[in-house]
Amino acid sequence: MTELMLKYFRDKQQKVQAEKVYDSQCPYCSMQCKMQLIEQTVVSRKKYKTIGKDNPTSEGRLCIKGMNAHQHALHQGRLKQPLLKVDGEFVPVSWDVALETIRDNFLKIQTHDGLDALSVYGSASITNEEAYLLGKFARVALQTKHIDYNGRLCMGAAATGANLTFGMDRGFTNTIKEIPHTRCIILAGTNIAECQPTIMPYFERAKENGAYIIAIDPRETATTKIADLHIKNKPGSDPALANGLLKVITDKNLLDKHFINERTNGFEEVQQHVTSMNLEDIAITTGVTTSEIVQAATVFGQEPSGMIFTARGIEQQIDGTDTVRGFLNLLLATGKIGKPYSGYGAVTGQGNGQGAREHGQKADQLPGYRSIENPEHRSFISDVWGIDEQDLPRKGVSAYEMFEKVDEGLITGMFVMCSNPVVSNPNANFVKKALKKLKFLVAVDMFLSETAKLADLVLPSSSYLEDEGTMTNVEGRVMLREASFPLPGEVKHDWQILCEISKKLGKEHYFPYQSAEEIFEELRIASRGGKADYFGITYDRLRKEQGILWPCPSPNDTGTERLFETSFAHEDKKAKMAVVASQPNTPKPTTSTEFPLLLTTGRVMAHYLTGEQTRKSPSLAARDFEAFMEIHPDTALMYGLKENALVNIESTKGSIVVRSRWSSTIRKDTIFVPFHWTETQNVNRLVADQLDPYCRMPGFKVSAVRVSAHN
Ligand SMILES: Nc1nc2c(c(=O)[nH]1)N[C@H]1C(S)=C(S)[C@@H](COP(=O)(O)OP(=O)(O)OC[C@H]3O[C@@H](n4cnc5c(=O)[nH]c(N)nc54)[C@H](O)[C@@H]3O)O[C@H]1N2
Ligand SMILES: Nc1nc2c(c(=O)[nH]1)N[C@H]1C(S)=C(S)[C@@H](COP(=O)(O)OP(=O)(O)OC[C@H]3O[C@@H](n4cnc5c(=O)[nH]c(N)nc54)[C@H](O)[C@@H]3O)O[C@H]1N2
Ligand code: SF4
Ligand SMILES: [Mo]
Repeated sequence: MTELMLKYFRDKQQKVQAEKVYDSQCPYCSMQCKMQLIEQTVVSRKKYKTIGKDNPTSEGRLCIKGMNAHQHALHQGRLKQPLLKVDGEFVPVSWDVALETIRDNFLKIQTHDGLDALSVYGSASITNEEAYLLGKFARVALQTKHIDYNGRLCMGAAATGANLTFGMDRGFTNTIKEIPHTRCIILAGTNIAECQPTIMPYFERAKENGAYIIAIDPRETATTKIADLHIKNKPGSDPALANGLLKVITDKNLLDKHFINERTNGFEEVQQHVTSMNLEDIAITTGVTTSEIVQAATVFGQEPSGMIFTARGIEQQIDGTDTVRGFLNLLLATGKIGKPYSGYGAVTGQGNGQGAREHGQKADQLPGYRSIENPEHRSFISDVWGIDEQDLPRKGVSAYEMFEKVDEGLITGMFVMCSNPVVSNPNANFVKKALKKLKFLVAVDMFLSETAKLADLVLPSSSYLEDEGTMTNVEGRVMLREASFPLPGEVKHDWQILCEISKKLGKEHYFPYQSAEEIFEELRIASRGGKADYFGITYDRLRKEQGILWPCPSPNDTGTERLFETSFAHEDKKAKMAVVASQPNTPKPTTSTEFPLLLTTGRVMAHYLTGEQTRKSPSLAARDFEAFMEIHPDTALMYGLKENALVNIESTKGSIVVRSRWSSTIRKDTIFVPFHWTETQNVNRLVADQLDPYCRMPGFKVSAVRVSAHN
């Protein structure tokens, strides 16, 4: 360092009058990178920066979203008081008025329209404690069966697929530290480089160690660039591709017969199904060459170890469950699961995408991954909650189906916590219209999102910097997010809001908590003996051990690193292979003369989900400030579309206007639009409303559309 530089830093240091450090964890993706917010006071002005902190999963790394996360949490647009809509305008009100308004409206709705007329829409971005409490709030405080959450649109297919095949769903069957040692990796519909950036070094190390990487994606991304083979298939053709891969493995006798016999059921039917297929037909359906399919299958079959990672590209389909099962068949047929360096990874999406799907905010679930229709599970949880089993509601409907019930007039009130469903649900024009029909809508958010704007009452909630609790990361590792930053204005934590509403409804004895840890203590008991058993986990242990992988059934258990080493979680201890149709019964959207292009949707590095948080962050907004359409130049020219010009995209469901961005690496029959923007840039106005029959996942990844220049 030169003298001049030293002087500069010395002067700067002297100007910092005080420095405070707040421990935290990133509010965005499932990596849940540990971080610290540094607050410096310089000449009575506060300055902030975020730095990474070491831990077993993210190893101290942060991506650009994490580094800039504090920008939205400290944004002036944060809601600081409850807002009540009076004559179409929001006016600030006290918490007391807000809570009384809720009580009066909830009671009116349930008296006139029935208990189930009230609904709850939750989120996988809240803590385990809050997800658990939201489920209890719906069932005990409101006594409604109508609760579901945004994870339905996210991890639904992966979770259902894994439950059906393995009997249990923990996203990663192995720890992240095994990835560098595996020999072959299939990345099916996952863009980890942009969506879980700090995981990349594990895959880069695998590549350095000689692993062969196969990526399956209709477009080139930062992820497909690390692949040895990029299979650029047609959107929605993945079940056919999985069948094709298994056919080659079977025809070339690359099967692990011993594993198939000892550990699985259903192989014969699957074998018959795939061997009767014609590889040329599969190549036509998938839009790739037979040699690519043969190459991928041969390497995966021959290597001694292998891992398959799937994400929303193959899962957000109306046959997403089957597609996941098609890829799991490959692991089972080659014996690549339950062993070192071999296994499955459903790359979880939201920060608590894993934990929030285990503790009972899904329509059919109770805490600990229990089922709301199972008599033993019902009575166990009723005992924990101190209610009569008869009073525990039964299962309700999925996230999108709740809006159909709103439209039909069967649901007349809704409580939305930490989600922006008018932007994130398919058929967004319909969802928005349905929400306007509600007699009473409450939104709990940090900002006035597009959904919150429609609400009758908006409650201000705390951010990741302020709200302590546990999150279960991509590996299934339960982590304690410390939080000590002061609450702005009259903001309350989500769990406090639930307790206070319950109190107003006269149910306070079921919700007596004074801290997140007290809720966790009850969650431990409620999850005890369930598949997602957290009983052995405590805040103290999480602090000392830097996270624990579930199941962890007792305080002296160290947690479970690798699943299925000796048995699967079905009663007969075997995995169930599944015959997977290359096309679902209800066909996926396909091109026609009227709608000649396939649209797929997804993410970019700098923005997160509906963009409500990342669009508030100047550093992130600057990277991408508007929605765009990725299109091949040849296709663009065919429809007279210039680069960088505004274009209309239309489907049977609606139309949007976005900017065209030419890319010579996307398939010519496919366009891609990210979903981080709202209103006329909201791509979900184009997505149709068919759902997967098993998990009720919408088909976000295939729509049929037409494009034209916007004049
Ligand atoms: N930067 C950023 N990171 C995020 C998020 C975010 O919004 N922004 N969101 C978080 C959440 S909640 C989630 S769920 C995850 C999502 O993580 P991903 O699932 O990895 O993200 P997507 O971009 O939705 O889709 C992944 C890839 O699937 C491809 N794809 C599209 N259609 C198909 C198809 O039919 N078949 C195949 N094989 N591939 C297809 C897309 O081109 C895309 O590159 O990311 C998490 N991390
Ligand atoms: N076309 C298309 N649509 C998709 C997808 C796709 O790939 N394509 N992906 C789907 C997926 S995977 C997902 S996960 C969903 C996500 O869909 P959403 O849940 O609608 O997305 P978010 O933007 O996370 O909405 C969270 C809202 O809660 C607020 N918020 C953030 N933190 C907190 C908190 O701690 N408490 C409270 N009370 N509020 C908070 C934010 O300001 C924001 O308004 O979108 C789905 N929709
Ligand atoms: S967005 Fe994900 S990868 Fe990036 S810092 Fe946050 S948790 Fe880590
Ligand atoms: Mo997600």
